[in-house]
Amino acid sequence: MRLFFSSGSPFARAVRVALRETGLAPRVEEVETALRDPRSTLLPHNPVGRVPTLVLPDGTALTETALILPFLDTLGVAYPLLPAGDLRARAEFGRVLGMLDGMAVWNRELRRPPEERSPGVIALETARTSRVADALEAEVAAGAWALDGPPDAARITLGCLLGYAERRHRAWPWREGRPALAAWFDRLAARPAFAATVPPLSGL
Ligand SMILES: N[C@@H](CCC(=O)N[C@@H](CS)C(=O)NCC(=O)O)C(=O)O
Repeated sequence: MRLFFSSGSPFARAVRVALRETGLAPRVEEVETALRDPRSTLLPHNPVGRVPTLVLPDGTALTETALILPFLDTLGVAYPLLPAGDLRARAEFGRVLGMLDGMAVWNRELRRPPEERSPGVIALETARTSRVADALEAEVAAGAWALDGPPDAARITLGCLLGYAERRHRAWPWREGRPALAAWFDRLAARPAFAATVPPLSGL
């Protein structure tokens, strides 16, 4: 199997962290690829052109983080990323994915020339992302989102989201007023799977 990724993508990082945490990494070759480039090595496999894309031995190209992580659970992992029948785990995962989508839209706006940015979109996604972060702060402070075992899909993806905010979306001072979430993230980020996949700093 081959996983196409870019080093800055929080979605692709979630899959890379999951491979390391679950012991699947030796079975998957990671291929770094260019995005938004007609010569991208990914396009012959997946015309969508987005990462993560997991190419299976028969050539099937599986894309979308929400499909790839549950698929990993079918490969004989050390522990399940989304335990069967665990609705809470799915609810948490879905919420983090929605938050990450919002932050990605916000970040894309900030990458446009200033005159092309939409203040309305930025305001909407800033509010969405901050609202979910505030809910998470309250939950973590109340003792939820325990980190006593290896991280599941929601924890991995939240860790990658906050890691993205740290390194590639610094326009958002997410730690301010959220000490419990910040401490939670620092603990998760110290795990070897996170330390091995830290995204490069960007100008934002
Ligand atoms: N919904 C997708 C989002 C993946 C995504 O947006 N990936 C970005 C990188 S963070 C990408 O590949 N962008 C390239 C493009 O838009 O052409 C998922 O959950 O995997």
